[in-house]
Amino acid sequence: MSWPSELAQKYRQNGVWSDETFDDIVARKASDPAFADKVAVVDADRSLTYAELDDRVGRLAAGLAELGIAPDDRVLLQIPNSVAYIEAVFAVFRMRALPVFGLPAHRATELVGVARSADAVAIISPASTRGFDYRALAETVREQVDTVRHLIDSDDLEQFWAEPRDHGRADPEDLGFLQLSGGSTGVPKLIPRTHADYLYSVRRSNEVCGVDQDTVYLVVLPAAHNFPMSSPGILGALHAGGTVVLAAAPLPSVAWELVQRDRVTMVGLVPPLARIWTETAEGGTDFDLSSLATVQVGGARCPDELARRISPALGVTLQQVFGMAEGLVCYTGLDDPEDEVTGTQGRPMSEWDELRLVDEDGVPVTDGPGFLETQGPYTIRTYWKDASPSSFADDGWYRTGDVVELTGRGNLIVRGRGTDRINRGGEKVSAEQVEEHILAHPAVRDVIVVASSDQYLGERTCAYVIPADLAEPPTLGVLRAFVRASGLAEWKLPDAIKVIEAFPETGVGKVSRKKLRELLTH
Ligand code: J2J
Repeated sequence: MSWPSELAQKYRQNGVWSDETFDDIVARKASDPAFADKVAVVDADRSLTYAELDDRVGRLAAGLAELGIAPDDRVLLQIPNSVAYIEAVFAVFRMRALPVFGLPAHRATELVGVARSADAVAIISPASTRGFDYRALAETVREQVDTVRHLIDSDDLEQFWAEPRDHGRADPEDLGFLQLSGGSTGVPKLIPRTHADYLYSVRRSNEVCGVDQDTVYLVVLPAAHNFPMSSPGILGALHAGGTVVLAAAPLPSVAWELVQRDRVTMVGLVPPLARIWTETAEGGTDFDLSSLATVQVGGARCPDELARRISPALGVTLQQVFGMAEGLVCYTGLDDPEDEVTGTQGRPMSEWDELRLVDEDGVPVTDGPGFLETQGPYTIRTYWKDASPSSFADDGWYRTGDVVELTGRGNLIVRGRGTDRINRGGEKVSAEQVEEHILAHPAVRDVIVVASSDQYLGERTCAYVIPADLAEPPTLGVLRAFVRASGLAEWKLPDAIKVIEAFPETGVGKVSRKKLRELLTH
């Protein structure tokens, strides 16, 4: 489950792992006169100082405990970007239960799967409908997952408040939360992270990214994603005593209003958003973006051409980020030479990160490219309750599945992936899961989903369909509506379909995804 004792000992002795807990982040700032009255979190409608946030967290934590939620219980969150999200996360931390980070875009398939694997006891999500009925979805999950007892309305957290009390202190080396993987299997695997391992990555990220109390970090990606959460993201900004601004939508029309209003200094974007921001700025804007100092781009490969345009267009320093919720995060440095910033995905943030490149059989290769494997003080060694730990080498190193090359200075260039996971502009799609859902349609005899390249998203999905009746193949519209209705997140609906009579095969008679991908480029 955890790190071998010699490694753990080394991390402890060298102060890599400390005795800090997630709850300390807010609690310590709230009790420090230099920070108590400073604004900690802001959204379009309201803001809270550290002292106010701490007070509200204390009341909600007590209320959750009063409901019967106990330390180590799992609490599933599905909350749009807002101050309420931060309150809920820290309240769960305070009463020592474990947040499970669902995304607002998740639908019944994902949420039921996650609630079941986590044995979640409660769901915190909005009861009011804002474009989508989150409460109805939570009800569905409760009906299908026995352990779920409480549905908590994130729009009205006050109704759950109780008198603050002492919940005791978590052991920093115990689990703090469960993050979701963008894995290649159907239901996302759960990633168990400890206070000590994750907070090391947050503190180290702050050093590398120059985050301090003057940082105003804007969250435009879904806040529960690992990138805006910790690289350095929300936790980094709060840890440093800075301010977190949460945007309800990532587009310039919404987000730039907040940049201007709150004098935002830093933001994390995925490449398609970075392109929209860049193109909009190149076209000219009346918004005052002069406070913005750093734009991070990560989650998917940023094309070099786009990378070169970001700094001049937005008047910022670009930082590329190659990270994963399982651990390892790489950054380009803020003072790195231009070609390194625009042409690489950075280098490991920690001297304690260990990397190796291997071939398809796991044999080390000296010259890349190769499959990246890694171990380190903030990289997990197993998934939560993992029955088939194929993502880990025999010695516990994490197999990222990414094909990378190393430059002379130790920077990584991401060349692709080996598995069937499609990276749709930073949102990960499991081909297997989408296939399963399409296959349930009566007009489909067989289906294979592959990535096709896309100018904006990097990759998008194409479903090769063998119809039940060749004379009457299903249309894209029909399949998308069908998959949507089956309860899958919108970003996983197929972008294109191709009707085919039979799949090409490999030499050993297996369906060749590679040949199907090649068909798309010819
Ligand atoms: C190419 N591929 C990338 C990049 C991630 C910071 C930033 C991102 C994530 C994240 C994160 C990439 N170029 N710059 O957790 O803390 C692909 C790789 C990787 C996978 C992980 C963070 N940045 N990727 O994206 O868990 O394939 O984390 O293995 O969602 O995204 O996805 P995820």
